[in-house]
Amino acid sequence: MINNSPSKLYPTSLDLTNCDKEPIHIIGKIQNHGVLIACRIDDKVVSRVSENSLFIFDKSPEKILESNINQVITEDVLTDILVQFQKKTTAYKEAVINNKNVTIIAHQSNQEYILEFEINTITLDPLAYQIRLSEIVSEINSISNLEERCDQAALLIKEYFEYDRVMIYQFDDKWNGSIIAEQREQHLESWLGLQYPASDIPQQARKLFLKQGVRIINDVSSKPENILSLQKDADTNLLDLSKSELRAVSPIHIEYLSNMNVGATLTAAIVYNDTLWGLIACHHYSPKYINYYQRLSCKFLTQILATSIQLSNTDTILEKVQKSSFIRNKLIDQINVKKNIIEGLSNYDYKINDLVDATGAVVSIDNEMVTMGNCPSKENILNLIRHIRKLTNDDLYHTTNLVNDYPGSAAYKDIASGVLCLFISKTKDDALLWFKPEIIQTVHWAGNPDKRTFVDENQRISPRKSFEKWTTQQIGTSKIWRDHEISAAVELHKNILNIIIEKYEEVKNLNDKLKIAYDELESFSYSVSHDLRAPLRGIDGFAHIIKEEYYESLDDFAKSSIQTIISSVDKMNLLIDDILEYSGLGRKPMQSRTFSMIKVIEELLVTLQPIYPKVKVEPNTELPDIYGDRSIIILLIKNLLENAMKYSSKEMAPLVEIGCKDNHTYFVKDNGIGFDMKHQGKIFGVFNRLVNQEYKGSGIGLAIAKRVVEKHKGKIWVESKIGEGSIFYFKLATNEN
Ligand code: BLA
Repeated sequence: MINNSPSKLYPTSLDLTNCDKEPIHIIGKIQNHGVLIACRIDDKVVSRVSENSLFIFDKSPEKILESNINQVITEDVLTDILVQFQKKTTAYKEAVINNKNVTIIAHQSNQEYILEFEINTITLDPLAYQIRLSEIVSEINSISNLEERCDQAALLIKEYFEYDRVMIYQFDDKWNGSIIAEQREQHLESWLGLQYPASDIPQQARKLFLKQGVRIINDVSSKPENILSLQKDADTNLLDLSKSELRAVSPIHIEYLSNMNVGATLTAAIVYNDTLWGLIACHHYSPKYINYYQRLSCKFLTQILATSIQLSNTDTILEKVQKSSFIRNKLIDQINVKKNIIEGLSNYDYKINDLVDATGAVVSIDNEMVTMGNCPSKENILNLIRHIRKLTNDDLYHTTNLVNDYPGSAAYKDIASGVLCLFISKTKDDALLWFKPEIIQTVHWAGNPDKRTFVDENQRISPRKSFEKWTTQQIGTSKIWRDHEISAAVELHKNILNIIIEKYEEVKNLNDKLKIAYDELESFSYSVSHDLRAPLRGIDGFAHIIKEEYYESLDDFAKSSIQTIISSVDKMNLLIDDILEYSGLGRKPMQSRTFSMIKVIEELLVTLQPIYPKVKVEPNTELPDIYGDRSIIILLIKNLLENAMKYSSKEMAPLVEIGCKDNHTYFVKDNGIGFDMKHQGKIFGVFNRLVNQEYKGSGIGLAIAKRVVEKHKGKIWVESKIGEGSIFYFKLATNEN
């Protein structure tokens, strides 16, 4: 039984909403300028035949079906084809069939061989043909400028294949295409520069086109021929015509071409880096056939053009890559010489905006931002960086249409419609940015791109009818970021991250060394202070013996010297106490708990009050408990309290208040001599005394206080005025709610 039913796999109604899903490779029909016969690979039985077999053969399709293939072609033709298959996937062979010169083009599709038969109309002189072809190749290659090369290619193809209009059509990154070169018959209007929307060639058509390379539509108005089959499952097991020369055309595309009044086409894919760069599109305003060999030459010429486009692009890209790699090395040198990333990138002979084709650039590191060239305000840049952070988790972000991702950038789209951003840190606002300005582009569409379709009288959506020039302006868009620009920025980013890691390691090493030195110094001063005790006790003892036993026999000078020795020993002891206390702080592990501040103060006052009997100490009775290591917090309070009492002791009505305000900020306030706040940086240092000998002290007290606070990860600060007194505040992290 012959199966001629429409395919269940093929959609019966096609419109714009599903046209990129139209399975054009299994259309089940061929164009009528040839005949298709398929035979099973295993037993060579004919499995399918196109309805128009009588166009070439003297047998009806029914007769051909189920016969063996060698009843259609002779044994030696078949053998020749099979031999060719050992080396390549497509075979071709000349044969005389039914008194006609026929070209057979054969390939394999799943379990079948597909043989396509075309009548060879034009007989060419192979030598003249070869010579002209190589002339054309050298003519195309002799021109270095891309535009002129495309013009020349269009001219040569027009001359060679004689279509009414030959266009070189280039795709953009969104698959819209524009005509960049054109040759046409004089009476035709020019379409040069017109742009066509991506939907004119849907993705599956582009994919198939990439596979096939060259395609003719012989007669737009002709009726396609069904492929008949013997198989019961023919309506689901459709022949894959991806590589077929005769494959019928999608009805939508036929409608499109009829709307343009086109009668025949030749289309060739310009392939670059395995993607479709563009097309050579030829139109004829009446039916036109070119034979298989001409199509092969067209394929060959298109490949020559593609290679030459690729070569000229590669040359310029190589030049740019070399230049940016030179600049990158210079930038890194600058960073290394200056030991500063921001300065190295922005302040010397080479700047980061030289690295890529950008009109502005930014380096933002550690809350410092430097802009170069034309940039938005720093505030806008900071907001932009934070917005980009929300858009992506990657280190790299780039766009040519920033307003689209970030409408807030509209105010500065003239400066920054294109942005390339590389984050340097995962958490901070550290980033490198480059900007490209808005380029207002006037696009001449072939027909209104928003009306790609219209609804016809049967309420069916079909391709647009009007191709009248329609001009739009593209706003908010910059020039594209080329691959080599992005790679240059990414490489620089890598270098900078390495520098930062090296710097971090360097600082960490120094820090570790410093810590060791500090620890050593601390235990040194501890043991020295400790060891000084015994000789000091000796000096003190002997000085007292001299004073008590021999005092009367001494002259006045010796008497006062003994007194000086005794009081110096006192001072020395005090100093040793404090040094031991200070260095001891670093050695003891912390043991924290909650305890009463009031009790601590009461305890301290037992010894301090008798020393400064006149000073009135008023602790706030509601002083909250404190959490921390009591054994050292006691040193903190002792030093603050003792200082306050000491420096107010000579006032008329000396008063020391101890209180606490917002969230565990304790303070000790006195009405004593105070100091000039310009010394506040020094006051917590070791041995930094602001006062004269009038007041006793080692100069270590506040350093001890600060150290205790730091051990609790807290903060200590002071407010003071000469003659009015001081307030010391401290707050421990351990007490924060
Ligand atoms: C195919 N559309 C094509 C092809 C071209 C174009 C070159 C490939 C033709 C081929 O394989 O022979 C478009 N041709 C153009 C353009 C110019 C030109 C832009 O000469 C400019 C001068 N087409 C539409 C719409 C749809 C559509 C709206 O306009 C879908 C809804 C579909 N185009 C469509 C399909 C194909 C196609 C399905 C594949 C045709 C096929 O291979 O069977």
